Amino acid sequence: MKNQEVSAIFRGIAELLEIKGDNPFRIRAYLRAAETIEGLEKDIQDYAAGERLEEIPGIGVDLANKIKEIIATGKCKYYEELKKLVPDTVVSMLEIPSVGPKTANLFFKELKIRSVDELKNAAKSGRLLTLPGIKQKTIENILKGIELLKKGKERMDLLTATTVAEVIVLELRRLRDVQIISAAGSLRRMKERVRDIDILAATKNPKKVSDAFINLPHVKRVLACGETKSSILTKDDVQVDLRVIDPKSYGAALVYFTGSKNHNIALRSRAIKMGCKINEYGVFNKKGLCLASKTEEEVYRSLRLDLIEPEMREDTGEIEAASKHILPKLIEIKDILGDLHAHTSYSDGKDTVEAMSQAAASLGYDYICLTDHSVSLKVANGLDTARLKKKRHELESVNKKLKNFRILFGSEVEIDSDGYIDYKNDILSGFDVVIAAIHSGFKQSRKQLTKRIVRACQNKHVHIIAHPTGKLWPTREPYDVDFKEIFKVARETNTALEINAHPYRLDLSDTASRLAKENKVPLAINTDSHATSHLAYMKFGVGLARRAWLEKDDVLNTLELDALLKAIKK
Ligand code: DGT
Ligand code: CA
Repeated sequence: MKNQEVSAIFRGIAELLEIKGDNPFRIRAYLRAAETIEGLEKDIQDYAAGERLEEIPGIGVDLANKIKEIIATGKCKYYEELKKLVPDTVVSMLEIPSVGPKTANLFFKELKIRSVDELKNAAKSGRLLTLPGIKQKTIENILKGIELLKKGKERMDLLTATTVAEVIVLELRRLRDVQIISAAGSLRRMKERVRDIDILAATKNPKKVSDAFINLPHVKRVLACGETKSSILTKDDVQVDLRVIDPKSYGAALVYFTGSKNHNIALRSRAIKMGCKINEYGVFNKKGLCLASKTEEEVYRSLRLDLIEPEMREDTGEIEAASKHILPKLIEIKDILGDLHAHTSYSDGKDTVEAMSQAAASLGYDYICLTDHSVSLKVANGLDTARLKKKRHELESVNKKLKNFRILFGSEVEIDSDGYIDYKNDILSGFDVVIAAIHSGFKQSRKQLTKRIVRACQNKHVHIIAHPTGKLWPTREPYDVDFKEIFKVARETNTALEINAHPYRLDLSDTASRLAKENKVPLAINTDSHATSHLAYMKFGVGLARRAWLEKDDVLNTLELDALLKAIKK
C-alpha cells in the first residue's frame, strides 16, 4: 500500500506551504487530498494503474501527476524543493503548542532560528522580544509548550504502544519455539502513558527467540542482547524489551514483569510475612521448595490471594481486597452495548451517518449516538436548525435499513463561558442524548470552570458531560476543577460524566473515575470517534475503567437501549 506514503508527503507539503505563508486554498487542497488518500480502502496504485486517480474526490491533474511520481520514484520533486527552503528542524517547531506556521516563519526569517533548541535559547535570552507581536507572555507560553513537548516525547500514548506491541507479539508468536507470549509492564496494566514496551515469552530455546527478535524488520537499533533480556529501538524510536523465560516460570515472570513496581513490593512483603520468598521464578518456602510458578493464578493463590487483574496492580488496595475475596468483577469490552459520543461528516467527522452506524453495528453494538457539534462551534462545522433537520431525516431512513440496531439522535453541545448551552431548550428536547462539553475558555479559574460544569449538569436536557477536564495529549494539560462539587451535582442531577476513550484524551482519568464511582456518579465510556476506525478506541476507555475498578453496572452504555434511555432521564 502506497497510500500512507503519498498522504505523508502531501501532509509534509501542506506544512511547508503553511510555514512559507502560501495560499490557504492550496494548503487545504493538499491536506484534504492527504486525508482522502489515507482513508481509501483500495491501494492508490490500483487507481494509478487504471488512470483513475482523478476519480478520487479532490484529486486534479496536478495532484494526480504528483501521486504517479511518488508511486514511481518514492519521492516528489516539489516536496524536495520545498524542503530545501525550509529545514526539517524548523518544521519541528510547529509541534510546540503555541507556535503556528506564521510565528515559525518569523523566527526562521528574522532571527535565523532553525530548531526547537535554538528557539528555547532565544526565548530565554530575550532575543524574541525584538520581534513584532512577541510579548513576555508569548515567550512564557513558548517555554511552557517546549516543556510539555519534551514530556510528551518521554512517554507514548496507548494507541502507539498497543500498535507496536501487537505487531511484534504477532510476529514472535509465529515462531515454533515460542510457547506463550504476552505484553507485560505498564502496557498490560493499560496505564495511560507508557515509557517502553515489555514483552515476555516462554521458550525452551531463548537464544533462537532473542535472535529472531533483534532481527525483526521493525528494528532500527539493537540496544542490548543478553541471555534473558534483549532490547531494541523500533524505526519509530519506541524501545521494546523482550524477556525470555522457561515455560515452567512463566506465571511468576508475568506477575513480576507486569508490575507495577509498588504492587510487586507489596506482594514481596506479604510473601515474607508468610515465611516465603517471591521472585520472577516463583514463590518459594523457607526450604527453597517452589510453591507456585507456572501460572499467575497459582502464584497469587500461593499467597492466599484471588487473581488480581493487571489493570488493578498498582498497590491501591487490591491486595487487601484479594485477600478478603472482595475484588470487583471488572467491566469487560464485551459488556459495552453502544457508543454514545461519535461524529459524522455532518460536523467534523470523516464518515457518513450510514458508515458510522454500520461500523458500530459490525462491532456487535446495539446502538450508537451520533453527536455532531452544535451551532456555535463554527470551526467544527456545528449544525444549525436546517442541517439538524436534514440529519434527523437521514438517521430515520438509515435506521429503517438496520436490523437490531438503533441510531440515536444526539449532539455534543457547547458549554459557554457562563455555563449555558448554545441550543435553545426546544431544540435540546428533540435529542435522544445530549452531551455537553467545554471547547473554549480553558484558562478560566478553577471556580469559574467548576461553575460552568455545574450549571451544565443542572440543565435538564444535558445527559452527559464530555471529556470533563479538557486535557489533550501531549499539549493540553487538564484544567483544574473542583471534583467534589462536580460529583455532588452530577449525582444529584443524574448527569453522567464521560470517560473519553480516545487515547489522546482518556478523560476522566483513572483516579478521578474511581472517585466518581465511589461518589455514585453515573459514568459512560465513549470514543468521541471522528472516523469509523476510531470506534475501536473503546478498548482504551474500558482499560481505564478497569484501572478505576469499575464494574459493568457502573457504566451506562452497558445497558440495553430501553434501560439506557430510562436511566439517563432527568
Ligand atoms: P513504564 O515502562 O515506566 O511505563 O512502566 P513499567 O511498569 O512498564 O516499568 P518498567 O518497564 O521499568 O518495568 C516493568 C516491570 O518490571 C515493572 O512494572 C515491575 C518490574 N520491575 C521493574 N523494576 C523493578 C524493581 O526494581 N523492583 C520490582 N519489584 N519490580 C520491578
Ligand atoms: Ca515498561
